[in-house]
Amino acid sequence: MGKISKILVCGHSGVGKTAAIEQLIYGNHVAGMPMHSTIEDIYTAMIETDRGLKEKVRIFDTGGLDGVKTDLPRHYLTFPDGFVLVYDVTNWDSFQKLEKLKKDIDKNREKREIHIIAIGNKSEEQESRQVDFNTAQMWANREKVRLWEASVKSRQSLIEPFVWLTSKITQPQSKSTFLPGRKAKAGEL
Ligand SMILES: Nc1nc2c(ncn2[C@@H]2O[C@H](COP(=O)(O)OP(=O)(O)O)[C@@H](O)[C@H]2O)c(=O)[nH]1
Ligand SMILES: [Mg+2]
Repeated sequence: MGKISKILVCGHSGVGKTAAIEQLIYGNHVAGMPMHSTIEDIYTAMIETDRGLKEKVRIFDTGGLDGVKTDLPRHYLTFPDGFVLVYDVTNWDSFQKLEKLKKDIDKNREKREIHIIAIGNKSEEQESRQVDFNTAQMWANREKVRLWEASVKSRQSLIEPFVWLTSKITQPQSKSTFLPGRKAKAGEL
């Protein structure tokens, strides 16, 4: 196990960020439960990556962005190794918000290696859907962001994106970068 991976979860308020994290870690969230609005909470989880290693992950839950508060505070953009951009498939505005978030993350990434995924939550709410999957997927392809639709009603649908992201963050760097150059032997022609 290497260092602790830091993952920031962000998006419009009410999209289900806290519900999704709690369902992922504890499996105890019932969709529709009344929730307090989040200021900031930090969760620690062990996530088994697709290489079969258990990695310690710190998940930062943020206060939702809404009409008044539209930007993430700058310090949130500079420390995470990975970002989870969450929208609600039944709320077009929440999807629109990802565009700006992604731009802000890119602006602040400098040369750090970071990984970004997007989750369209509440995907079981088919009748009230406002964001179709193809529209979201086109945006995700353009931005090179890996996209999943999920629902807190299915814990498995949340596990998959978080395992993928943790696996990416903890993936060993390509070894060849660190190989010493071949030493020229003295006297060799
Ligand atoms: N139907 C449905 N409701 C959800 C889902 N995820 C979250 N919710 C509900 O949406 C409401 C807001 O969730 P919350 O986690 O507080 O949103 P946050 O502001 O993004 O943290 C709560 O009543 C949740 O139970 C989902 O996948 N499906
Ligand atoms: Mg919350």
